[in-house]
Amino acid sequence: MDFKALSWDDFSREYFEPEAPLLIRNVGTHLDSLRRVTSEVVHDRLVKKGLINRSTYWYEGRGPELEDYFEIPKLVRNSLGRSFVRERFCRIWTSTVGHVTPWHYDGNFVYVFNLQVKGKKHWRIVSPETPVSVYPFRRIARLIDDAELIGPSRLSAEFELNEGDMVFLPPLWFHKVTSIGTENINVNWVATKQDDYKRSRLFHREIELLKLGILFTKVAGRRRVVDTLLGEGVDDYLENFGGVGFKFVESITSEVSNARALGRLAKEAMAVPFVYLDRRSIKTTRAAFKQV
Ligand SMILES: O=C(O)CCC(=O)C(=O)O
Ligand SMILES: [Fe+2]
Repeated sequence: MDFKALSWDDFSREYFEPEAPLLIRNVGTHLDSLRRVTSEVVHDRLVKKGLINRSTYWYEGRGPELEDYFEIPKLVRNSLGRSFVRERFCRIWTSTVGHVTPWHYDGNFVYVFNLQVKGKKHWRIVSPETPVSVYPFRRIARLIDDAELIGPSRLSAEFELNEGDMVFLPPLWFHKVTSIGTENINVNWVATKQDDYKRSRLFHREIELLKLGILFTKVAGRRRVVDTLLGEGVDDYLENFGGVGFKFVESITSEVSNARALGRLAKEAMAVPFVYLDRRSIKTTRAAFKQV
């Protein structure tokens, strides 16, 4: 796909709205600003200048403030313009060779534009329709054989992201990313689609979990429980959900009955003993996430 030939209308109709992933080779228009970025610049200069701060697995900052380093492509800008955008919507990942981000899907229904600034990464992605065993109340998949997930019978893909390439990852797609280059830097721009979500298997799981979050909040009045359980420890998970907050959570879960939410609770809870008896799988997952 030639980046310059890709109009917003085409992208929107064929990828953004239908939530189909797209690999765009050589987003060459802004390589100049990217060439200046090194791990040093990220770890040192950008942090010292107060432009980014360390988050869970990445650095995050306000997109416009970082434009001297990471110019936002027009296509990305157009997408953001039609989405709910959090204040710190720019994420920066640095890693060295061999680093693996294990199978997971991102929270907050975010879609991601992930641009390879330096180095090279190997991506595997799988659609939100694919039956994948996930840790209860989490977005992390249990140890799985990649070959089982990536195959002709699955809606999946495998590719390498070289310098200047960008992937559009729609909401709720599973991904596993392995760093190949000696020095790897990626920039993400993330946002949350406002409506018209594809009603995938994971979409249903997510809205049921969110409804459960609302119920917990109402009944127990303890946001902590919700943050720990559903937000994987992120403070005010529901309050800041999708960069909008409770209003969005309420509207997107409006079709979910209390009974359905409780059904989800039962489903997730019932999986707990099976999943947690599988110590080997947990150990591998923990170790993988520790090094992220
Ligand atoms: O680059 C990585 O290691 C992981 C990227 C990722 O998970 C994301 O962009 O959401
Ligand atoms: Fe991710």
